[in-house]
Amino acid sequence: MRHQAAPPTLELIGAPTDVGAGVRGTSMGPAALRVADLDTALRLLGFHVVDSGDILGPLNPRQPPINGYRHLAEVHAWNTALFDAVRGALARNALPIVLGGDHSLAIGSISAVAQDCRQRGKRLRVLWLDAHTDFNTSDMTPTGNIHGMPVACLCGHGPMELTSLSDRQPAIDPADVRQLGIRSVDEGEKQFVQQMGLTVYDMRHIDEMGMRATMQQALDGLDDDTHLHVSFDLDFLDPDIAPGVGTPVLGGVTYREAQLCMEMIADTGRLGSVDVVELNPARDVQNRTALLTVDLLSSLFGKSTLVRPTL
Ligand SMILES: [Mn+2]
Repeated sequence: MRHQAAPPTLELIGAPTDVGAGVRGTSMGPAALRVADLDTALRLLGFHVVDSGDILGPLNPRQPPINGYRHLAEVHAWNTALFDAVRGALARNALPIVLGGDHSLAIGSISAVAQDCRQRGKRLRVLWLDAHTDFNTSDMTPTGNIHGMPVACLCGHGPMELTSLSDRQPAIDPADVRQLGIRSVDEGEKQFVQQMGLTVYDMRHIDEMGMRATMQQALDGLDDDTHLHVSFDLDFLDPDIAPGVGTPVLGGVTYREAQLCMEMIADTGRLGSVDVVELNPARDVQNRTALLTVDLLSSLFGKSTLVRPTL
């Protein structure tokens, strides 16, 4: 396992909103992760942890979609605030951990990370752990929920308010992204993913290749100048172990597969920023999904069962 010279300060940024989701409740996600003692778990690994509290944004207006988008103004407001918060953390050389909130927040978070990478001359690699490709546009979305669109928005396909948060449009290139755990893709979205050349390791790929080979592929080509961003939608996990999500899909990643995934990311020593999104305490059972998330994040930040040889 490789370590950076000094471990970075970890900065927790709560974004308590569900304006981008169809099912309400992810607004309680940051609180549930704090109740599950996320900060303590990370401190036990030797990190300095700062909890910046929650960013502020509008309440959920519970409106139907307009021109293919639900709550566009509110999603924009939350993402603008998050963009600033993540930029601030990166400017302090801290490692931001965004506590969502729904997955539309990745637009602001990753726009900020991408801009920071350009300023520092770093390459960006985004690992998108999710049941869904989140690559919808207003033309093809069945619901108008913007949490189904963040990857498309980041790649420049979406409303101007959401595609122009960073210093460049598009904020990222499809080639920067590796998606894992995918098992639910809308019909139009399927064609668009193919057309844009997104690299997707779906559940069939993980079934056939195993998580180890899949992660080796997803992490291939990282170098010393690569900033690795993990956007972790908890519906990546099988709903049997992670029931507290808004859009559960059968056949997700098992506990052991998830642990291996996190440990292999930790081993790269390149982790630079994280989103933890779609935790929905209203759907959870005695906070077990939040507790599981804390367990997995510990592995993501280097917790290992044994002392492992340096690579
Ligand atoms: Mn998602």
